[in-house]
Amino acid sequence: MPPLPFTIVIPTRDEAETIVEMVRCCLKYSPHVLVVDSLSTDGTPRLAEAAGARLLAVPILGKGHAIRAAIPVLATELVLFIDADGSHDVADIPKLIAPLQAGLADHVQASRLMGGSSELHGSFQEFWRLAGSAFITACINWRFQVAISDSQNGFRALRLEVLRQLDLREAITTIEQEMVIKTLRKGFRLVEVPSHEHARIFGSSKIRLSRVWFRYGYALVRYLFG
Ligand SMILES: Nc1nc2c(ncn2[C@@H]2O[C@H](COP(=O)(O)OP(=O)(O)O)[C@@H](O)[C@H]2O)c(=O)[nH]1
Ligand SMILES: [Mg+2]
Repeated sequence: MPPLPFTIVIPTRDEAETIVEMVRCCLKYSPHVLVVDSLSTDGTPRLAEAAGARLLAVPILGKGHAIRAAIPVLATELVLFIDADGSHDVADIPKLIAPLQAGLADHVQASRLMGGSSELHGSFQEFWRLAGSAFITACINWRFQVAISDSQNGFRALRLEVLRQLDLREAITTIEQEMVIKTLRKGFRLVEVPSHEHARIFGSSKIRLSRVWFRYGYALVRYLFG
């Protein structure tokens, strides 16, 4: 059987420093590269298009909104999500796609706990992120009797049919754990592969823990038990 085509989806908000290189690198793996941009003011959309990506402009902030907006415009059997900031290793794309191509998984999560992270430790902000993320992962493992290591990484690949069935609702980065939890709830096969997380190449993370921690807790309980 010929390999299934896949779309590489890159969510962006003000990533002008890295988007051109990201799009170029991604185009080596698939001709379908979709940049989903939320209200960037630094020229990211124009640069993405000039580099060869298809552009979807979303008129509202939030990574969750962006991912949900992409779903109706996707047309390939497989879809892969990767961040624009250089944190995720483009060279690992085939590793994420392989279990889907082989029919061995419905959803492949890249794990930075298995692959190591150059970003997730050091400051108190990172300490709380790592601790919170470990707690959420432990709750998921307990609830579904699985043994995953990372429930928060934005580097993942899924079958489009599965993604569509997840009925995603989250507006912000809580959409990552929503995708993982709903995959398990619906009985789809979740597989992890190790992937190293690099430090963001330019600028700083858009996540402010003090503003979002409550939503992480709420979304965890809601999707684990709701
Ligand atoms: N479309 C869109 N992308 C976003 C938004 N917020 C963050 N992103 C993108 O999501 C990815 C991860 O964001 P980042 O701030 O690096 O979060 P972190 O890696 O978890 O610290 C990057 O590619 C961002 O540009 C948003 O509101 N809309
Ligand atoms: Mg990042």
